[in-house]
Amino acid sequence: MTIVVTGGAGFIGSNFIFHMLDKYPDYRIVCIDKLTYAGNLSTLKSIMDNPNFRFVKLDICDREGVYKLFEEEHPDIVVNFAAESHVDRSIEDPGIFLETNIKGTGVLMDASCKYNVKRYHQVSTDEVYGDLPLDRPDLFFTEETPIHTSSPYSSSKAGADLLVMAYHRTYGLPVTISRCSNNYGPYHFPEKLIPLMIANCLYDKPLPVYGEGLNVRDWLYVEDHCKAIDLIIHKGTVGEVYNVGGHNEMRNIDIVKLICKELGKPESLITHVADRKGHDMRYAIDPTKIHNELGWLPETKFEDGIKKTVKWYLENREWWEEIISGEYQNYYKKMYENR
Ligand code: NAD
Ligand code: TDX
Repeated sequence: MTIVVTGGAGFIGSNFIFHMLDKYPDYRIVCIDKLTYAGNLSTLKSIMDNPNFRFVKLDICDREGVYKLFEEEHPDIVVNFAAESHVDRSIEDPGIFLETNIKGTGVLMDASCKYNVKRYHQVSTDEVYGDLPLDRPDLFFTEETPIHTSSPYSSSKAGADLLVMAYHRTYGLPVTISRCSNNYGPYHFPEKLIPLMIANCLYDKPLPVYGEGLNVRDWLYVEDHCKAIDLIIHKGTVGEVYNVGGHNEMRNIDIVKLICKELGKPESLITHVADRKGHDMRYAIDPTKIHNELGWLPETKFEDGIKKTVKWYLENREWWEEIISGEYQNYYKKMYENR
């Protein structure tokens, strides 16, 4: 079994590769990654010598390069994590989101058709459903919830999802899609809420909460997401969408206060800054379908997962300190200085 994993030098992709190499010692995993600002080869250093693993620096938009790789590897399965993934960056500069998230997905699916891939899996997001109001806690996203996007990021992911379904219907490509809620855990890039707050706490820097911090996200430990994708690619029904989420809704402000508590830092570090444009209010996944059909349930409780995550950032300072000492400084200044 050969699986091409795109975006495997990023947060979820790398965790997925570790999970798969560990669980399936006879599988070959080929990671293709462009190594954008969000991709880190140091994340994969522990598996670089694993004979079942191959890393190729490649842009998923590079049609010739992707075809050549598929010609060499003849993958059975393709799992597409590669994406521009940060909502705030998409608001500043949407172009690259359309390129990678939509066009890149098209290139991968063309190659998958040409080389008779048995399963093309698209890693999507709950953000394609838009948001839910705070005063309707009875509402959740199901697979039938209409696509209704807010940001250039979520629109590009929704565009890709529609293209994936079109390739299934038009060309018979055997596809599946997973739409997951917010992940957290090791190797999460420090531009995102949880690792950003951990890093800032450790440097006693202000903790920039957008608006009142009342927005709600449904947090899932990354390993649980990886297990869900593993189940879907092996047992999921072709042509189907699966929502993945942990029934773990938290307000941003409560997450930030919890991180302060875990690290013994004062809540006075919290600074309310200008809100994100078009900021989605609440995400909440109904995971009934993946539970009933594939037996998936989240295994890590948030109180344990957040402790493990904080510990990981404390024990792996060199990983994130190297990232935030480089180009990230300019990004941080631009995004936060006059907010
Ligand atoms: P990430 O930003 O940490 O990693 C993305 C990876 O893709 C990086 O290694 C980057 O180098 C690579 N990449 C970017 N453009 C590429 C291109 N053109 N060609 C090849 N590689 C390219 O992202 P993540 O948080 O790990 O998210 C992975 C996937 O999961 C994305 O598709 C995202 O939309 C989806 N998702 C993320 C979350 C979350 O909470 N992080 C939740 C639901 C869905
Ligand atoms: O500095 C911050 N302050 C703040 O209040 C940052 C970076 C974020 N926030 C807020 C915005 C959101 O309400 O925290 C919440 C989480 O923000 P992000 O970590 O940027 O995640 P989100 O926008 O919810 O998107 C994430 O989940 C869905 C991933 O980045 C997406 O790739 C995924 O599809």
